[in-house]
Amino acid sequence: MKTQKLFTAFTLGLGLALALAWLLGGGRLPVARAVTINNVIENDGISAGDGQCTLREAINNANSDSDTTGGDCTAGDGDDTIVLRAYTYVLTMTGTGDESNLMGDLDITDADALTITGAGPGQTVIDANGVISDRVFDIQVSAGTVVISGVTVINGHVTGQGGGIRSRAADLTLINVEVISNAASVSGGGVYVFQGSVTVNGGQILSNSADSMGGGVFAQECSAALGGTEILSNTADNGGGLYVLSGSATLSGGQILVTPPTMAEVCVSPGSARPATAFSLRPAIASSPTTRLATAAVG
Ligand SMILES: [Ca+2]
Ligand SMILES: [Ca+2]
Ligand SMILES: [Ca+2]
Repeated sequence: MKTQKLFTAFTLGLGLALALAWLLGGGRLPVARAVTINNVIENDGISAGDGQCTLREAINNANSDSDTTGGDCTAGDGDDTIVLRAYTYVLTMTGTGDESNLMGDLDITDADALTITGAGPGQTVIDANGVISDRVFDIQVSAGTVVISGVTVINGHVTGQGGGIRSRAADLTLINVEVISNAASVSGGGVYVFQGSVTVNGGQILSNSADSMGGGVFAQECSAALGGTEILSNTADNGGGLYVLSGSATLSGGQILVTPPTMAEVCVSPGSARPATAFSLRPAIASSPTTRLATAAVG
């Protein structure tokens, strides 16, 4: 009987504590926060209250978990998804070095998960057009998880790193994405990843260039996983297809080929990198301080 009384008292106490927490929390039960932003028009720009939701405005709402657009776009809230139609979204807000998504590339700072999904590569195209002298996507240190799927990322051009996409300390996933004809003056012509992680499933990384390292993909101090991805005709002084610097990469399916064929397709730099064992390349690359592979089919 004594045990039962104690149990009853404990249960009542717990119930009162939960009720108090509920009241202190404004009377709202916690719910998973997730929003989908649709009806994104193809034009670039920021103009609150004009009745049009641009991709840049949609990202601002996702980043801020609020409405910055006077109702043009659905307000962001937690894990946001931006759905893009079969348009060519041309970036036209000129200006470089901005990290607040006001101009130039599209800055993603969303600390939650942000998914940007299109109708398919070649259908939904996000085009830096060479005009803005900047990349397409710039995923900032503050960002959490970013998933980009079913789009083409094209014509980014940057003085620095990451011609098409730059990601720093975030977890980036590309699913069925084409990264085409982007250029960086340093490293990561198509995709540049520093810390965090990058996962690439399917898609193509095609005809990108970097003056120094990683024409297609450059990955530093991070884990990279590429599955079924075609990395073709990218150019760089070192690692035309892929350059891994002090990190690890796993490759499965797909292929890496460069033009001209004399260029090293995959470079793995020394440091904490795990050159040979991290790859499933055919033929297997040798373990050496700097590994260069002339021709590789990844299987
Ligand atoms: Ca607007
Ligand atoms: Ca958000
Ligand atoms: Ca930027």
